[in-house]
Amino acid sequence: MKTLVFATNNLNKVEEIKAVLHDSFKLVSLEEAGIDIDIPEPHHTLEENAGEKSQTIYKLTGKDCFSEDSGLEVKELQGEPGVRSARYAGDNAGPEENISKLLFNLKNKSGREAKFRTVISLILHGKEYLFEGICKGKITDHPSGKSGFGYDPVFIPDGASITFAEMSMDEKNNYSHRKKAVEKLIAFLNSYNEQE
Ligand code: ITT
Repeated sequence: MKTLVFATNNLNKVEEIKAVLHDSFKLVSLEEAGIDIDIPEPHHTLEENAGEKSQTIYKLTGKDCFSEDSGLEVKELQGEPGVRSARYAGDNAGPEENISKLLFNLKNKSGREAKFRTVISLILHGKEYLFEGICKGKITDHPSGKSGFGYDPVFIPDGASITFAEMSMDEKNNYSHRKKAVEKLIAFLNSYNEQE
């Protein structure tokens, strides 16, 4: 089975992705690979930041690897917090502060439409491939639920009536931007293997 190092320090991402892999490939987290590194995300797009993370780990290990950069894009806020989702309320802000800032900025706005977007950057035999996953939904008036991470307590995906944070991981994965991007990655790896 193919092995890919996953260039992330976010253990929720590792768990969510491992839950949908089945036998498609073996994911080795940075922790499992014994790599302790805080990878910078200096760019203005998810695509560039995802590339930065995967290239950094590829240069360090020489192994096939992937990363993902994700963000919440809110229509009434012109796509904010977007690429700055993790640091919306400041460089050291936690999820509660980011959510408070988001809800404050949405006060008096009429629309609550938003989408999560994930970009995966795969480095295979030294070459980069990108895969995108989108989940549309809306922002609630107040946080609900304790599961998941980040903005999960204030995001209800289209087709559901509860927030991501009120769902089990498997339920979240029925809608998730991350799962959609991973499915594209798996389909690519399958077709790549057939061509080999
Ligand atoms: P790595 O860079 O180490 O992968 P990170 O948490 O810094 O981990 P990102 O730079 O991709 O990840 O930041 C994404 C932020 O967007 C994340 O911290 C959350 O605030 C938010 N986010 C992304 N996906 C999310 C999801 O599925 N549920 C809730 N919030 C999410």
